[in-house]
Amino acid sequence: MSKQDFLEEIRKGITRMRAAGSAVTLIHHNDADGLTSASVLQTALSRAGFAVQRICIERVHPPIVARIHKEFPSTIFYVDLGGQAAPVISDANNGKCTTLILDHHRPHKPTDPKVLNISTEFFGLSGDMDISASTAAYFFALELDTSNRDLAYMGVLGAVGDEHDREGSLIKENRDALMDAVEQGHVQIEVDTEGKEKYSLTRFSDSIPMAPLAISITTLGGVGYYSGGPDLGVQVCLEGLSPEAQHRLEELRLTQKTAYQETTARLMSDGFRETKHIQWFTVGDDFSPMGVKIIGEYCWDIRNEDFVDPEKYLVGFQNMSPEIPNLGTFDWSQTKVSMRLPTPLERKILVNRTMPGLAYLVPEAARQVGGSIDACHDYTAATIVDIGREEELITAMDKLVQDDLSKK
Ligand SMILES: [Mn+2]
Repeated sequence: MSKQDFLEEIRKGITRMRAAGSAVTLIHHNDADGLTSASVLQTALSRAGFAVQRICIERVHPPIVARIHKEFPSTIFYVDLGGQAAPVISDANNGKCTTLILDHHRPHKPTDPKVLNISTEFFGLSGDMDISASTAAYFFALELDTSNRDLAYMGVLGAVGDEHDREGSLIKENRDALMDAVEQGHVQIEVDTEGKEKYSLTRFSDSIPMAPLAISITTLGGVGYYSGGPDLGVQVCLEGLSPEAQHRLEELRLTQKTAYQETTARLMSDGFRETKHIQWFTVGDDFSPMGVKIIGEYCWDIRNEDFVDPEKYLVGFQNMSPEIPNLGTFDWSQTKVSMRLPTPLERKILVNRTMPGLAYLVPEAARQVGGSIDACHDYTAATIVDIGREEELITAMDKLVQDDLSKK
């Protein structure tokens, strides 16, 4: 299994797309990697004569997937998400549309032959460090037409967004995209005093450091999810940082800061709700109109603050809007759950192994209260449950912790 096999699978996907007609519905994630991936594919597919409609989603949620496959009689193309949910996507598709998944997360096999899961991990390309979804999208674009080489800089930008340069430089497939972008004068590499590479985007008028630019694009997609942020994020990827985008970013950062301050003030005065092992809270609709990714970011932000118990799991709930941009209204009444760990507890889980990790606790507890199961790591996890079942989920998790401890 190698890059050559991966490219072979991409060519198979392109053949299937061309046979299925010119309409493509492009479903993508709302962080920098997802937005750059979508920008690369939208450009390359349009150049190849496809009519592309983009839909940005925060997570693969079964009712959302069901609606997409019911309402769009086109090729459906998932990028930077969907690899793990290939069975859910297969169920929703049920033989209907040509469906492609281009992803770099840990994948599952599809069960519908019309669904092609081109996940990098099937070909030995590590989605953790070696290849971002944006670099995978860039390779896809090159297979469509080698003249898409001018899109290489967006491959790099998405890889930086997913922090694939965290060890000091981009490697493997991401580096291929980097070198293509550098050769065209679109990206510059500098080495700092610690020997770490820093990348700047020189594709547009000013030279822009890529790491903060990627964070800004993620802010547009996440904080601005319900207010046109993803469209503006794509525009920034394709045209650079306009004064309009900078102004919008300032507004979004202020919205986020104000919501954080109000929630922190409330938690400091009223405290968390607590069980033996868990501290939890809900922001209800207070984070609206920010995307539900923000509850996770907030939990991460406060996890080591003085008002947080360093020995307890930290759990936050944010109600989901019934409205998904470009998909309409859903009749759910659900809340997104994000879990993070204060550092002392994290050490007990990851280093000493004396406490159970979230990868075990969350899917099991979610299953018990009818929640949807999603990708969970030991140190960070998320799920969705019905509003009104928050306490049940917490009780189930707390019991799982106690059961685990009594076995040790
Ligand atoms: Mn990604």
